[in-house]
Amino acid sequence: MIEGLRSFLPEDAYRVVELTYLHNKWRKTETLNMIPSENVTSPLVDMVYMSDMMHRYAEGMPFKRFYQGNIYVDQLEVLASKIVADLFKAKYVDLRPISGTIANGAAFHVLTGGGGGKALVAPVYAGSHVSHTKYGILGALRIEEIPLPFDAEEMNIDVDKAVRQIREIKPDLVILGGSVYLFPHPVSELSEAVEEVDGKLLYDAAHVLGLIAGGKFHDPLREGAHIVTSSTHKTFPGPQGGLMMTNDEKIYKKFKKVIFPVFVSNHHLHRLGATAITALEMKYFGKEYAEQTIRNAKALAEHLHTYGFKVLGEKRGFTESHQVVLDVREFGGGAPVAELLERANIITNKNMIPGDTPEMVKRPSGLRLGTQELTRWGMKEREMEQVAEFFKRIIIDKEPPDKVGAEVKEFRKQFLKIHYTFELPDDAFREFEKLPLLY
Ligand code: DSN
Repeated sequence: MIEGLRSFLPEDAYRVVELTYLHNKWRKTETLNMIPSENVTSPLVDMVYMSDMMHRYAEGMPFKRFYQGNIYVDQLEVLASKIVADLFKAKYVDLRPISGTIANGAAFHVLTGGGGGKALVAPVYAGSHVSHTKYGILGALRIEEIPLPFDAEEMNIDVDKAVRQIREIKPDLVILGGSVYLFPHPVSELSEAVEEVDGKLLYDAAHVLGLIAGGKFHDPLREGAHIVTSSTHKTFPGPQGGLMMTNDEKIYKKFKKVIFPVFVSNHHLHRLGATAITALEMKYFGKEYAEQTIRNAKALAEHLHTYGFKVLGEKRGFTESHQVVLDVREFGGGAPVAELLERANIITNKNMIPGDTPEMVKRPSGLRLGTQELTRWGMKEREMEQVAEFFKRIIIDKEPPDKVGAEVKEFRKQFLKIHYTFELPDDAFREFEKLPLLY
């Protein structure tokens, strides 16, 4: 498809196009994408995203910008914020954070009055995000990171111990939500103790925002979170970006003043419409999508368990989210297993699991899987059985990954249409053919 461009371009320009094309073809048509922090946007979201807004500046708030040229951007930002606020029943939304980490940075800044103080956080091996730790923005803001007690069998925060710890330490901030995230963290269970000590509860919804949108997993603002931060591209299948939501006017007013100019100058305007379309996809199709994603994760976990894999969370039925986590120490650990699977066109990622020490970050014991993107491509429980069988043949039976990989490619060819989005006629995108998506 791109060969015709070769004669028009210098060699290195052609190579840039070619690498982009090859990546898109591989990841959008040939692989099983199972990294739980990724997803795929719909053609309509892509169309809105590929906009002139990607070239423009709009620092500040709608209708009070530092730049001219934003008469449509202002309206779009107000509308997009309303669409997202309605979806999550939040009084206040700020879509300007350009990532979940940036949203966290601004929120930590606001909740600690510019840094310092103490935060209780899930331990890293139990899945807290790097931005919640001393290695990330929390540490950069000089906030002390104190690990919450974690029950590895339950794969969750230990509620009784955590309540005692909150009363004793009186943290400024308790951070829930995480990156290894099988079961809902105890938001309502801890909220009373946080209130008692005059602290704030921040819920990082990044991994499960799409499940929350579909009415599954949590409803953090009603369960006691003072502020919700998130990225917008994991189970919520939007463009890469971030957001903040709260029902607390004081927090919102402070956040508005900190996100710009401290954490972003421009906020990457083409995200706004694309995030709003994604929110509308979740409004109309999110319940069905979230339910199927969770059903798929449970089915995948059960089939993998039946094949003899060590699947975490067995005591609680393996998972209530989009994630499945394996202990793959007996196969050499997460890194070699993820590389082997990649050779068979199955994309996963190595991850720390309870029992791993901080030094094991590059050679952890676990493998983290997500079903959200397979679900978007239309897969259901019966396909999870086939996916689990591919894992068994590659990892347990040690069949050549290239051989299984060829079958994975064939299997994937049946799932090339993105589901849980608006049905549009085939020629709906004709006007936009000048913006080819290179696959
Ligand atoms: N949240 C990380 C992950 O789960 O992969 C990415 O920042």
